[in-house]
Amino acid sequence: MKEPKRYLVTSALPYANGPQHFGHLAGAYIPADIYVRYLRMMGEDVLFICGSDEHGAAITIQAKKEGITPQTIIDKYHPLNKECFRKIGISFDIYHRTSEKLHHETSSDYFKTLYDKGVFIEKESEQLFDEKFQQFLADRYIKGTCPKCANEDAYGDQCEKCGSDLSPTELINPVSTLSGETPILKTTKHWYLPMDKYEGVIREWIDKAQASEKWKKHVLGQCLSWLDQGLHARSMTRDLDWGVKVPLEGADGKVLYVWLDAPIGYISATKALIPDQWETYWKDDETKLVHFIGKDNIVFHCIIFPILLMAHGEYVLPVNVPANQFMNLEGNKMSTSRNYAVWLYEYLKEFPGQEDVLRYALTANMPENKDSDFSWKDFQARNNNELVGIFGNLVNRVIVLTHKYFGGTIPDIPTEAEQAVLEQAEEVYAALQAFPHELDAAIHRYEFRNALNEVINLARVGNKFLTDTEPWKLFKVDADKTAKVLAISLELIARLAVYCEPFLPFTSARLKKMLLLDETAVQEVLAGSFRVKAGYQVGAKELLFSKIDDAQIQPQIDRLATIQQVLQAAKEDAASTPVESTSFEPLKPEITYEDFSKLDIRTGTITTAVKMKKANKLLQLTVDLGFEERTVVSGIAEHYTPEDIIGQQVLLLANLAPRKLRGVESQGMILMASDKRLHFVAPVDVIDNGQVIS
Ligand code: B3M
Ligand code: ZN
Repeated sequence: MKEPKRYLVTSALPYANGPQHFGHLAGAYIPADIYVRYLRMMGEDVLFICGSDEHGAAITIQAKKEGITPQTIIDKYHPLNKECFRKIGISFDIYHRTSEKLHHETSSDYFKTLYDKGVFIEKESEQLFDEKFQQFLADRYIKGTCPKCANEDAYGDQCEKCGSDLSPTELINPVSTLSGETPILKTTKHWYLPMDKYEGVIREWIDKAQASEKWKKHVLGQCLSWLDQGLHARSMTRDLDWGVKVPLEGADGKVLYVWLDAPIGYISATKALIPDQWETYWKDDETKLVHFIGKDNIVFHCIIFPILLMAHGEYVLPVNVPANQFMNLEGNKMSTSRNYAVWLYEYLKEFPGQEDVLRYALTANMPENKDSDFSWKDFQARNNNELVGIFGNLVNRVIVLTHKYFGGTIPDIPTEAEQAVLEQAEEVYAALQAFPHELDAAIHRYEFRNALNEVINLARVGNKFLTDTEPWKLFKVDADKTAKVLAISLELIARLAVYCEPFLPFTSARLKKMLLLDETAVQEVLAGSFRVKAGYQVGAKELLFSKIDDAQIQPQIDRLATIQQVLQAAKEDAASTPVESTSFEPLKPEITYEDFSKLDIRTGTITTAVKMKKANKLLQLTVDLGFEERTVVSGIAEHYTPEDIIGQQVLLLANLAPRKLRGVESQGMILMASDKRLHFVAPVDVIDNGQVIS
């Protein structure tokens, strides 16, 4: 699209059934906040929308488990999450909730409009029904054995083990999660969205979107793999009593499917924020709509919601959906249900005043294109080495020296002194010149790690300038030149103060205060015209960052290790119940190192995956080796679904002679380990692609 007139930015609406953890923050909130703060700073017209998702089985089942009402649950977590987001500096323009009357009206009207347009297919079918609870069972209300991978804990909408999209009646041995009993079949009526009809237009839209702004590979890959498998009609209503009532006659006891009502929550939140202008943001083509989400929400934001928007006809579609992958914790998967996570509300309590440190560590490790890992040691090192050691150290030295030598005010600097510094300052000037452009490009590519790197690199340049010029020695021999060195350094720090705001808003505010930068000065910095001249004054020194010692993080590490031990013990217990003895393959004949060294094994990431027609076992994959992409046909379709493996890092035997399988040339072989099923093997830490295994 051409230059947008306004931006509409959303972050996934968290279910109000629990607190937020680091993974959520790094996935959908910090990146959106950086993007929005940057756009605002550049004077763009932007709205940042979020709120609580308060419907759906996630809430009702949680309520049943705790023996309280859904209302009690959402009234507890909505304010908690809202407050935590505020404290960590997520600058939503509104944090709405889907239990609000306005949202019920908006989503109900939306449904009715589609109904009146004849979008839905009304269908009666037999569904599972819990006689004891007198309730139909959909989604998480039903468990059973997955027909695809035999996992005994599959849900009515999805098997978490193999990633398959399921419907309740497909489950083998279905059991109600409410009563634990086997359900009966009973006829019920629902309204289906015939997604298959929209396959072509969705493909076209996704294709076209790439022309203005390329989507992330893993996002595009997941969309294409859904489309390649064919879209199916999906019911947009449920037999439940918690949610937005279906606004039709004869629909008593039915509510809207949560994935219909939740994204409409973005619209109702905008309405609540600006009742008279919301339509400009949602219905004018010059709006750039961007959804920030985690990878588990891709299909809903890239296929289902866009279909609903298209079916309505008046709304703009997202220009990009820069979904993030997942963040692991100390090398293990974060899990809310297993309490293996670090909760934001706990961090805020235990690390007061260190909001920006968390923002920094999460951004530096953001899972932008592949899963990443948060560790407390890395958190500590980032703080101590980068925030304290580079950023804080630079600011501290310059402010202290300006006070020490010049009483906090830059004096007149004779032209000869200005000239004398020019050569040594060349690198600083070049960096100052390039920096805003590099930063801007990275932000607009949603590369927030790189963007943050630009900021810290600018501080590095500042430190190097001090090391080269040594003002602490220079002052004794040439006070004028020292003044110029400090003036240049202050100009650099002013840039940092302004441009670090999207990442480190609390630090930015403190630093601006220290440098006495008012709004006019900030605008000058942004325009590139800010200069530190004679008479420029700095304020009192304030500490920006402080060291984090082992004693502060050790309890955190210990807590997580203990949870892992308990989980591990439970797993071993389960495994030690003998099912059948493992058999071992006999060892192969000995080889030499030369034999081994002929194998070129490389790290790569699966970027697309599709089922191959008429071949049950085969998936066609694209593997990104960093320096090139390979097409690989792999016999793993019975163990993994395409959506499940996009973004997975793998090892590829890269110099295996190509071979045609079902008409497709396979350019390499993915290494797998197998026991009863196949498993990927990959480096323990995610590393760059294209690296040699030796
Ligand atoms: N509440 C799912 C989630 O929290 C869902 C997002 C809704 S965005 C419209 O992962
Ligand atoms: Zn399965």
